Amino acid sequence: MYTLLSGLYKYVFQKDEFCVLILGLDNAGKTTFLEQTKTKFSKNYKGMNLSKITTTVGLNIGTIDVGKARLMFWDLGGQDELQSLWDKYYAESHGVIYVIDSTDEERLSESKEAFEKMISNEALEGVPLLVLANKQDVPDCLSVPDIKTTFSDCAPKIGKRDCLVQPCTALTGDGVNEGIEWMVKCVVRNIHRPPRQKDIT
Ligand code: G3D
Repeated sequence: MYTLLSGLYKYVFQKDEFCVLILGLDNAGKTTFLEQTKTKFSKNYKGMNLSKITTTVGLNIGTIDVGKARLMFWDLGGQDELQSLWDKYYAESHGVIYVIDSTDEERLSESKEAFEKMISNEALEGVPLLVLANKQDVPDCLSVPDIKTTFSDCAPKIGKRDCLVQPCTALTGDGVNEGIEWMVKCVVRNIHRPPRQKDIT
């Protein structure tokens, strides 16, 4: 009876857990996106004042539950010296959210380089990629087609993994639900796929 009840309890309440990295250059809006996500998806979460958020130095973390999935976010700093730490987290991750500052045309090629290096790492093979074209509220910012054009030669490296470029305004929350729901769908679907090469020992 105990086994039956504990099995039922687990079936109803236990969540599948997924680690999702939030990457991108400094000032792209990673922390703002994470705070907005926690505010939207956690019932009792009292968010920070989004306009008071400053650039990430180190690591911010957050957890949300969406249906039977629990997403654990690691928002890693984007400064040059912190980018070298990103790959320490790749092996544990089930998804990557890459945030681009659509108002910063000058640093777009720098962002593309960091993106390309990240997707070239074989520990991320098959991991879904959500690319956020953030700060779409700013007039004359780069559009999704502009960003896709700049990043188009990354397509062979992206290969067959799931990839979505989502317009987003982390500050107001526009595009946040769509991005998170897409990510949940992908990581949940991946549970039922054969294991990634690195998982086979
Ligand atoms: P980071 O964690 O990637 O370093 P932050 O970036 O989340 O700290 O954001 C960096 C700056 O961009 C912040 O402004 C933040 O308010 C702003 N920002 C983030 N998302 C958006 C957005 O969707 N629209 C606009 N207009 N601004 C955004 P400050 O002025 O504090 O540096």
